[in-house]
Amino acid sequence: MKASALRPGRVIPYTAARLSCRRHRQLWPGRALVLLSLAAIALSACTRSAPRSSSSASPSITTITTSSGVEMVLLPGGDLMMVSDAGGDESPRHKVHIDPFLIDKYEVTQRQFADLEIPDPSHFKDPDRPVEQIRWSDAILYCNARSESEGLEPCYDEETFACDFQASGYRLPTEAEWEYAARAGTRTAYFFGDSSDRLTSFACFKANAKQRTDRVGHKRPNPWGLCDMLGNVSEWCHDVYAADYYQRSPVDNPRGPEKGPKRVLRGGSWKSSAEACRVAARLGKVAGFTDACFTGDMLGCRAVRRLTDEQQQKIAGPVAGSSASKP
Ligand SMILES: [Ca+2]
Repeated sequence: MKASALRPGRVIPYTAARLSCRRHRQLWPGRALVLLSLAAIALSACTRSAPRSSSSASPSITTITTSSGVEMVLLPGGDLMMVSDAGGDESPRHKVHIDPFLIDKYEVTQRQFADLEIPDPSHFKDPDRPVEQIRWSDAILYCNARSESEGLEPCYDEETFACDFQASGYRLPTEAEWEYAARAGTRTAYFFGDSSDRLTSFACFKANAKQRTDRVGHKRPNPWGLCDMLGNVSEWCHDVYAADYYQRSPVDNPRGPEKGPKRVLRGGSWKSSAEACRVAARLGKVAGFTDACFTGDMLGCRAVRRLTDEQQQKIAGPVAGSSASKP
């Protein structure tokens, strides 16, 4: 099926969606060869601005570098008071529990796509800028490719888009994991307070963006050492979007509704107002299972991974500033 045969906004049958994913795989013919060599690559875009394998802002937070050279922050998990009392799709404020996980320190960069020989759809070309103009389906294919490059089990079934949360590989963060990471133990509108006065130090957003994305890590990190959680590119989460989900979501590791045409985006982007960059701000956008263009130059992602048994055993205690508990 040609992309031109699809109207923007048209939902095509599931079979066509599967074909779309297969076509993506065919577009990466050199991937298998690259995967064999990537384990030896010890270079990433992120290492310029932060030391490798080091402790970050909090002594309880550990940063690791994966075998493909990507820095990730180990979050021990814990309890989180999620979203806000602002009404609409952010309410009610509620408590959730998050298991330990690893999350990318930076948004996925164009260099990371190039390392895996994935076609880079980004508008603002630069290896050190975040990849953008990606659909949710592109993001999960990237996660699977990255998993395979490190010999891990891919989380996503590329036929059904179902996620195996017990697999050892990479996936998108759940909405709750994303907010847990972004809040870094805080309960305010931004992780630095309720006023947006300091947002320009931490985020590339509408007021300071110069009409394009920033290189990742250009702004200050949040208290747990994570960069660009607010602004730059809005980040795809795993969850199906539903405005009323928090009326009925479970306490333990919520993973979103079972079905729905939209997936969650979090954090706001270089095009967003300060209000839209609040930690609690939610956005739902059509996932893009079709060849029609559902994306934009403000949509990107970062990946997460479950901990190995060895990493779980090494977690010594709660995260500073949070009500985290041991796994
Ligand atoms: Ca972001």
